[in-house]
Amino acid sequence: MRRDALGGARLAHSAPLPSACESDMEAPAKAAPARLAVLLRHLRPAGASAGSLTAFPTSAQVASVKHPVQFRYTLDNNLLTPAQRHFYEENGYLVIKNLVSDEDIERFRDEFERICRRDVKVPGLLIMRDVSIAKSEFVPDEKAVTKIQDFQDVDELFRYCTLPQIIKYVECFTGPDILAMHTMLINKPPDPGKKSSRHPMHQDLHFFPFRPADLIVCAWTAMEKIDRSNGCLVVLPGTHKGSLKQHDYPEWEGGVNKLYHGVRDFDKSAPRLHLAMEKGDTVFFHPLLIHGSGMNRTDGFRKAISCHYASGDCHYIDVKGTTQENIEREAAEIANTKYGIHSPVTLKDIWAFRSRLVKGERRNL
Ligand SMILES: O=C(O)CCC(=O)C(=O)O
Repeated sequence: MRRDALGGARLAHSAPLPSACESDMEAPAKAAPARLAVLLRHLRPAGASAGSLTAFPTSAQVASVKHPVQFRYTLDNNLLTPAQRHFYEENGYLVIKNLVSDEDIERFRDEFERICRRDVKVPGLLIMRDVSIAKSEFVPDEKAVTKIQDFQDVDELFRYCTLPQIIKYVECFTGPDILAMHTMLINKPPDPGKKSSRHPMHQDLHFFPFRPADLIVCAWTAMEKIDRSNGCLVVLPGTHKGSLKQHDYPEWEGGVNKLYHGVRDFDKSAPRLHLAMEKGDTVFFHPLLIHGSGMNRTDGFRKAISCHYASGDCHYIDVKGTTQENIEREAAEIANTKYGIHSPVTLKDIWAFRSRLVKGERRNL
């Protein structure tokens, strides 16, 4: 064996055998070049250049039967490139740049402001205020509102959930039957100095009484440039491969917003990724992905609009006896105090009420 100038192994069929062979085993040594020539004829097709061996693909590489790659978190569909599909499978999220137009975002912003001013009154809409201002005198404008939830009956906002460019991506995760299960417009206020504008790290599945998790996806669109200064999303890539963890209110000195449960235990040393996004960029993510958002250190209100979608093939589960019992209890309390519903309410009742069909068939949900 000789090495060529690049250091690669190169076997010359005319190469002399080592001298030790010639002296110690004379007959075999003389026969060896002939045997080697036969061997090389088998290895090298006619016409290949003499003097070196070329690497040919192994039978596995040239097999006519292709072994399909196993995808768990994405469905077969021609939209995602193989690289995008692999990225989501590995990381549990995927950012698509510039997916929602400025014009649509301005329309959502205007509608949000109308709701905050009480120009539009929508039964069932949950309007939430930051813990630091919730108990202060109510100011009926957007500065008092951190989030509106359940806008499925506000047609102008629900348009977000049905935008064709969003839905075509959603379909890669849910399949063709799609329900909007949870809608939010988040208006992260400037932090009042108590760090209460943070959103603790959590898994959205904690809030959901439906499964399977792999047929649920969130679309979250930045309504302006969002980076670390105004509290971008923070994700722990790959955590969607884990299981649902226990969630509770974190013990934060400056207070925690209502329903902002956080994962009790997770690997604090796991790499965190801050998702800086431009206006209109949209991230799709799995409901087990551990994520949260940072403090808003600017004077502006950081806005994002989002919808969780589930496949028509999902079904409800009973959360009694599971880690989700605490969220069921709290949701029932809210139904009681906000909407005067006194009979026992399950998470399933609440989600059946707030879900709205976007496309295809509703079936189980
Ligand atoms: O927009 C944010 O700050 C985080 C939203 C979020 O993770 C959620 O509401 O579940």
